[in-house]
Amino acid sequence: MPPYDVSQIRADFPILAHPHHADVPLIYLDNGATSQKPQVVLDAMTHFYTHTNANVHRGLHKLSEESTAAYEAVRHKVARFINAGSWREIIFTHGTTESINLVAQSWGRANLKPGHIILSTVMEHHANIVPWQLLAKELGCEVQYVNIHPDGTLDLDRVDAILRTGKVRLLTVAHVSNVLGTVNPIQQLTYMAHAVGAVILVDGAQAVSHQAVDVSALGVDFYAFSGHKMCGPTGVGVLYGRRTLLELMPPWIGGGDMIERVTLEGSTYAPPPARFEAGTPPIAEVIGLGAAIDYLTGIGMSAIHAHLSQLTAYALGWLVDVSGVHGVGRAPKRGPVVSFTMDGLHPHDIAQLLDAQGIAVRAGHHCAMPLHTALGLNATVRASLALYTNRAEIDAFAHALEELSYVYAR
Ligand code: 7TS
Repeated sequence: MPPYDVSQIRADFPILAHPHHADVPLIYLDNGATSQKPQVVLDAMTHFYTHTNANVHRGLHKLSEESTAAYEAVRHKVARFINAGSWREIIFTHGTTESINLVAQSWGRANLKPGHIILSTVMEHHANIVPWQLLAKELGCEVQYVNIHPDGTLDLDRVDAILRTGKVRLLTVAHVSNVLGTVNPIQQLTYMAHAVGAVILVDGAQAVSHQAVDVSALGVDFYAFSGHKMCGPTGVGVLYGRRTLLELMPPWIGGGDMIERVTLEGSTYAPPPARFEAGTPPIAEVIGLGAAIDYLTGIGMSAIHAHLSQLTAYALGWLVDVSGVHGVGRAPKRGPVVSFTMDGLHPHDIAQLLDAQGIAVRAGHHCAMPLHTALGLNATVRASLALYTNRAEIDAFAHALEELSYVYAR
């Protein structure tokens, strides 16, 4: 592997060369919301629309065959990227949110009954809370949430205690928290869930962009993620599902491309993954996701992980030194997310003041209101890093925070 050359990586992302305001360079630290896109991803989509565009799985003409081949090739690529057992276990969706709703509406409706518990955690993104609340209300089952320790790690004893009731059918948990950065022990949680016959769904939205994910080694049943947080386009996501589970799951959205045979009296359905991909899929976006995977694997997920671990530690080191700043989450294993509050300034004001200096961060509840409630906070500021973030950007961010602290937090 060549050494990690962040300046070379930065040159691949056209947006990073554009000023944020008239003469202020962009320091993009909102990668948890969405990452920027390298030129190769933009080119792959333009090339597809310029040379190959046709609908998939339906035409007998050359373009449709090429389009289908390109689309299906990405399915194999995704399977290799997360080490799934088969391409049949890869379903294309529109994003993590849809992937989770697919499991809720298909697996959930078929397997959950009154009295069953869906076990989740307080650190989840709303995308991994609301679908279960909607379903539980309809089916008469219950959602329970495990709390966190003061350092932002999950209370595993509590997970164990609830699993031991024998009522849990599903454990659904984020791989990496989008606010705390906590990396949850997925292998251990999978073992615990399986020991009581429960299924585990992992929300990998904040994990796939910066660490190698191996669904076979993790042993999970479902794994959901979005293309746009891993240098791919918006509008495409993935649900990995264990083949034996997918085969028994009913469709959740009906339409073209997911059937075997349709009569006016009724229909039979295609095997997975087609069963779960009704209608025209996001074809160009899938092609873009394929290019993003090639791009990330070309650099190497372990190299990206090492770069971001170092940089996150560096940013956290700065943060503790800024007076009046209070970091949120101190888990020993964490993703490239740095959240905090500052005395004397509301998070929204901090984000606006940083924006004036070209620094894009997110402020608010980050779609994790229950977590903020558990922390006794209304809002936090979050800086989230990506493979192209460099030390100079962290330094500029830290200096800007020091200035704000000097003026407001005394
Ligand atoms: N799960 C987690 C852990 C997330 O961080 C997000 C998006 C989602 C699910 C939903 O992903 P989507 O692609 O379907 O929207 N998180 C954020 C964020 O932290 N800031 O903006 C979006």
